[in-house]
Amino acid sequence: MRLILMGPPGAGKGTQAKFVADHFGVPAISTGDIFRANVSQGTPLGVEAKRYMDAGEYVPDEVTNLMVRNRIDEPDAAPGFLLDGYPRTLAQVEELDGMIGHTGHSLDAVVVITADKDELVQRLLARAQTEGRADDTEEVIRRRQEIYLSETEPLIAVYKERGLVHEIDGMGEVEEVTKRIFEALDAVSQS
Ligand code: B4P
Repeated sequence: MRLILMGPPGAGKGTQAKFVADHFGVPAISTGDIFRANVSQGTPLGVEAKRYMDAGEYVPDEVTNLMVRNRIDEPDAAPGFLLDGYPRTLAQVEELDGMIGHTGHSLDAVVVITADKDELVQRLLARAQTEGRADDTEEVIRRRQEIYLSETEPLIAVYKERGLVHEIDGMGEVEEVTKRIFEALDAVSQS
């Protein structure tokens, strides 16, 4: 399975990615997690990414695309993968098309997790208290939401035209949301 997990900040992408990836036996590739790992190790990529992430802005496409290309080329991703938080711009969609097309495969599904806007802010503020992520302040959360609407939401129409989108209600208990995603994707993997 070659899958994409999309949704606004706080919808539950990272939370659900692990369960979905385990279920289908593929690696979960989270661009946010890779950036954060680089930030904490103080690598040049981390220093570059931190400037954008702390402000709630997207890291430039060239940097993000190269990082994903390198990760997808690793052997564990040959049978499939789940992309969590990538692509987020139209330029990243094009780049990903090239990466997958090059291997002779195609995408199987795009899961879009939806949730109420105020609930999203509450979840991220709650996470701020437990994890202390620099980009989980109310001001930065609002900026991340704006950027999601202007840069990433338009991607849903692109993938809808390709018949790949499964919109999943992200409200409710984590386990309920996981069950909804499994139901949608099990139907895809059996077709
Ligand atoms: P991400 O790490 O992807 O950040 P995110 O959108 O907040 O999602 P995350 O996966 O962490 O949170 P989740 O919704 O699971 O990206 C961070 C930054 O990296 C971006 O702002 C950008 O700067 C940069 N970046 C990443 N990818 C990029 C790209 N492709 N291009 C350019 N820049 C990029 O969960 C949020 C909280 O909700 C958690 O605390 C969780 O416990 C809780 N939660 C989840 N599901 C719940 C439920 N059902 N009920 C209650 N709480 C729930």
